[in-house]
Amino acid sequence: WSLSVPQKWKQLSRLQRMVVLFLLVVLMLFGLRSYVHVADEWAGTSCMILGRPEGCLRVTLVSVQKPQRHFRRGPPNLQIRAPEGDSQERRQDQAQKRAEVVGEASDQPRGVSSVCSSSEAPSTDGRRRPQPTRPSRQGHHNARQKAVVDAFLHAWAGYRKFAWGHDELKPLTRSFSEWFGLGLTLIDALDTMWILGLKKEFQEARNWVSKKLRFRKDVDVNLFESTIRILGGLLSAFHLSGDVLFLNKAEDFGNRLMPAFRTPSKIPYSIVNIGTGAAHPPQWTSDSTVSEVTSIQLEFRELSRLTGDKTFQEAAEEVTRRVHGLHGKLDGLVPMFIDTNSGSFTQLGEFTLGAGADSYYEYLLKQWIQGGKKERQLLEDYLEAVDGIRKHLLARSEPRKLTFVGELNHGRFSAHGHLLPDVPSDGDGAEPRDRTLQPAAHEGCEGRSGQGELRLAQGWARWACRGAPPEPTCPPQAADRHNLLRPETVESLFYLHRLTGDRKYQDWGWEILRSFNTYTRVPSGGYSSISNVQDPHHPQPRDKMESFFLGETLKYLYLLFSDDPDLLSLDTYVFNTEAHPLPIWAPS
Ligand code: DMJ
Repeated sequence: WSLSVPQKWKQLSRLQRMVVLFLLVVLMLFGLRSYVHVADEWAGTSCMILGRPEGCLRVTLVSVQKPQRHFRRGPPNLQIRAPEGDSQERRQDQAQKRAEVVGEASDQPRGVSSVCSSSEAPSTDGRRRPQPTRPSRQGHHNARQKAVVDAFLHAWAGYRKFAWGHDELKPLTRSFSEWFGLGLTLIDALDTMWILGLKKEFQEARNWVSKKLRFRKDVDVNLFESTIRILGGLLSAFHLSGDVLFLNKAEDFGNRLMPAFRTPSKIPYSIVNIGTGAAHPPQWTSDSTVSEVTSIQLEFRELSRLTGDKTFQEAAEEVTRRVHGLHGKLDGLVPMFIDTNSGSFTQLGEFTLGAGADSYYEYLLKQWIQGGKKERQLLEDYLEAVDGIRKHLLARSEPRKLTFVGELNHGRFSAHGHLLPDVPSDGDGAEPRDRTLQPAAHEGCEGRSGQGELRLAQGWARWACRGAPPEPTCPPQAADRHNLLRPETVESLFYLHRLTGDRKYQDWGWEILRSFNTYTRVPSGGYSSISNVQDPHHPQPRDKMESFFLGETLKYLYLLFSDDPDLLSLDTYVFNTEAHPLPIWAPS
């Protein structure tokens, strides 16, 4: 035993040496195999990226086991739970523990499953899962997509340096602003990072969600805004990455929003405190906005499907049912406000496609698509509204005959509009006739913004000259000339390109991205809203980067520049109003 290893080796017979060498080689091969397997698992996070479904499947077997365990847990609870007290605390702790155990046990997103596996995602209803999609492989973007990735990384660098974990970046003062204090930009941007293939950034953000994001705090949130950005963002991150941490967070957050629905009319209050469970309307009114209470359904329905807890879906769909039966509509068009006590529309006679009503129409169609095109009532309400839009809200300018959307006020049409290009798209197409609406409205946008020096859409359109044609010859009011880095125009261009294949929409989007880079990019990091889209020398930066710039604008630009309709296919995914893709339950 006092012999050294070389001495021992010399004492062995030739046969013994061969056996030892053979065993060593076998051991090395085993080691190498395990290494490749582990590496695959992370590379696999983007199996869709590789565009090899068979490769995805292999990893999916490994990656979705834990999420599956999560989905079926007992019969649905049909009661809306009390906002505060033991049960909620317990649920939160349980959800947190699950996140710790399941989500944090591994620092790697269990990805590949993700996109690959929204098809594999467990369900409580036995319906078909969406098919895998194939985002571009990192480093294999085309030139325009690469420019989007660069823009995203620049925006992210600013957020990371100056606003990490806070709601919004203030790029000029290199600081941040809070709205809910919940890392809004970070959550809104999660799925964009995934889609763009930014794994390192995604992982870092995921760690923040795991370690820092806590909803047990005394803060008022807006039901609609937090649903579409936080709940939608978390659900989408879950679907893409397969990481159950996001689902647990979504469930915790969804539970904390539920007190908003405890109103006399079942029409939710617009504000809820996620720590205390106190919900209320804004101080000056008992009204909620119609678009807000009717644009939370995609998210609540999906949360129910994933968790098996029907409470979310039932509360949200009750709102849809009540709004469907209300008096005060005009050919399917809805007013902008609804009283949370009586459940009736208020401010009758005012109709717009802008804020206040816009996403009501959007979610009728999108819920119908989400549910596998079975809920006829949703489609019928949508189609009736499209006819109402045609009849009451569309007009043509003079002399160029550009189609534009206006507003109707007690029978009087005016060329006003907020978020004008956000005409609801028909996604994968309800009826061919609906498709004509979007391109027409967009020709108007193009005509208008074509004259604007910056080629960036202004926030509002209220033309200053009375009786004059609402064309660029008629300058917009000064207060309307801002641009908040909003997504509506590029979102519509994305749908138009998917529907028509016409590359001119990509070219328009490219001009918009170049304008963002020229006029809103802040050298030290981030992009800023501006106050004047008309003056290229003084765009007047406002020192704010909204979360939707990362959550929506850059995502839609990236998708617009892709020629691959299977990249988040519209047959598989439906985008919520904050651009977070959710799976279609029974894809066509
Ligand atoms: C986003 O939060 C959503 O797109 C919402 O539907 C409307 N407002 C902003 C973008 O402008």
